[in-house]
Amino acid sequence: MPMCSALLTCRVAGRCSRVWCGVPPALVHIRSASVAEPGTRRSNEEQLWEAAGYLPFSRAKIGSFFQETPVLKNPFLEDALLRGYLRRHLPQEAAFSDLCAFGERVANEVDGWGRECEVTPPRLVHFDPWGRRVDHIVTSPAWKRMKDLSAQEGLVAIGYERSFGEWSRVYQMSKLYIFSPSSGLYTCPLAMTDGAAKVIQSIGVSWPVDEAYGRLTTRQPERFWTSGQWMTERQGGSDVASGTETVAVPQTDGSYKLHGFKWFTSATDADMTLTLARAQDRTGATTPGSRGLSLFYGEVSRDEGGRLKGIEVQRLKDKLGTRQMPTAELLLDGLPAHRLSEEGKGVASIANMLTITRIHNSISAAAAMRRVVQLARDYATRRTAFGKLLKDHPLHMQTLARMEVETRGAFLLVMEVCRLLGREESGMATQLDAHLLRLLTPVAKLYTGKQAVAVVSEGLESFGGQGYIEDTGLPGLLRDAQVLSIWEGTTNVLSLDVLRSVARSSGMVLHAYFTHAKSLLAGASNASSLAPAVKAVDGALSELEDFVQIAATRAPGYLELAARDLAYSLARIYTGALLIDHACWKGASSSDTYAALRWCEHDLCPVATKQARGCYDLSTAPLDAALVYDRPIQG
Ligand code: MFK
Repeated sequence: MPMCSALLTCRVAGRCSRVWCGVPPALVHIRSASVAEPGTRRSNEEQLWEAAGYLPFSRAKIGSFFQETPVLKNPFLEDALLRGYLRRHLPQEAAFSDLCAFGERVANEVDGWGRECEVTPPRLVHFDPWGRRVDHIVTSPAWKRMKDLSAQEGLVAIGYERSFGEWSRVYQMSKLYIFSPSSGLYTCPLAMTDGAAKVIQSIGVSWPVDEAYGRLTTRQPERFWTSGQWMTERQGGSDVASGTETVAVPQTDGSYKLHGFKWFTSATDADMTLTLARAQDRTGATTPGSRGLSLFYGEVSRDEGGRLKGIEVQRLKDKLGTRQMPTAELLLDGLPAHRLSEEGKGVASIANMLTITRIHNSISAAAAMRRVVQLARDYATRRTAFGKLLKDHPLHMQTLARMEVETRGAFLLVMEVCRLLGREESGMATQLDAHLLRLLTPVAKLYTGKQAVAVVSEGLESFGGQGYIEDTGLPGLLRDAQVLSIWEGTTNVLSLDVLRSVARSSGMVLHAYFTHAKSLLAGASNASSLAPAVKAVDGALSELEDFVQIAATRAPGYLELAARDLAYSLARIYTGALLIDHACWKGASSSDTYAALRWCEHDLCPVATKQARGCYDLSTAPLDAALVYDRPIQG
């Protein structure tokens, strides 16, 4: 018997031996006995195996084959497009070496913390052992390490230090792009922290928010604060103007106390928050609608008894994804606060925060796509099926190539928004840049949010059944992607924001769009390899211009029905132009050209296609409703 065990242990090399040694002796005994049972004939094959000292499955519970796991390599070094984009626009050694070192840290250290955040979700402790209300949100050690890391790596600070001038935001967002899928969703508090810093900077860094601004943008972990963005109440998160019930009661010293119920507050372990409320007048009355909303700043602190000042945490949300992060329902019961905006200018004042968080959201979307592609392509070099590695199956490669094209498109679209933000913040933006930034922020957010779900879902499939298994860590990618089209405005709300930006600028955002997209194409006029792509984008731009002309003459309901397809068209055409432009750069590769050509096989202007089919005629609205509520015929 000991000899059999020894043979088996010999047979499996190195790392598998622990598994085999674990086979209980009793089982081995039973198997040996049955092999030797009198009257049982052994096949020649069995005898051969036994002579060789190895009979498959004879003394093992689980066999000897183990699929190799996909390996996360340095996400910066692995990303040809990111590196090419930075070589083109920010060829600074300091940025490269920082991103390379950070990528190494993400792969070897941080990714493990991210997993720890997922398997150790936050929990809420309402009471201390003696019954006092404490409302402690207990987070994992890994979640806390993410906070320190974020400060040290300057993940918010870089945007405000501006060491790389107009490219500082591109640099910051490149870092976040590498970090996001390994961050255990710490990118969420960072998005809101960045947004809060931006709001404070835009209204002026002075009392009572000067200290907060310093803490939000510091690199010192012990000083670093994160911010919440409490906008969503029980009546919903989209129609903020009519859904906000929270009132701000003025105090004699000029401050306020907030009373209300915030229904969906992300990363609730924040140190401070920006939030909307209705200031009461002397009679206690408030103004309804958007005109009654003001922006407030509040700190999350505790009294001597350890109780939160003016806040009760009702419960943590039980969510489909983003489980790593505490999301809570908060009762504001006299939260001390300061009004930051003019009365009634709350929505316009928090809009800067929305711009920043929407950009972060888009970065996370592109990053999720990139991560699943990186893992899938690594896996394809390890997994054999039907006699060859997955990478040698053309159909599998076609699928991954399509994912890659989507990822590249998303990356360039988001980085374009970051580029524009950087120009605005460094005082270099032209009027055209400012219009483009306003238009492309919701376009990029809504489009990449949807793309991420589709690409990550496809990516999971490329691991077969393993993509569906929780402890591979892969399903979490899909669950976390699903929130990207909901947070910070749903697809339809953002499509309407696109219309708002067109209306408020009297069409100037579209003028900027057409002007810039055409200038990108003009740069490619001599690149014959790109000619089909240029022709496709050029044609789509003309279709879009025609659509805009026609829509302008129709009733407002027409444009509303077309809003989502219009936003998609804006995204696809502009992304096509960006891919073409990037493929024309002198350092571009043949893959850059190929990606541009493949992208342009999309229906680049779905709004024109659907317009031609009468999809936005007002007669379709009641038909849509009748279809949705179709009832079986009685009888
Ligand atoms: C991984 C990273 C992810 C980050 C995640 C963070 C955690 C998630 C936390 C949340 O999800 S917080 C909730 C986020 N909520 C939303 O995004 C709200 C979605 N709803 C909208 O965006 C509505 O369109 C909106 C609330 C803005 C509608 O409000 P109103 O009051 O009906 O808008 P109105 O009257 O058109 O505009 C009011 C003012 O705001 C106008 O300025 P003026 O008063 O000066 O004229 C608008 O121009 C301005 N405004 C509105 N949207 C703007 C904007 N300005 C710039 N950009 C915008 N997008």
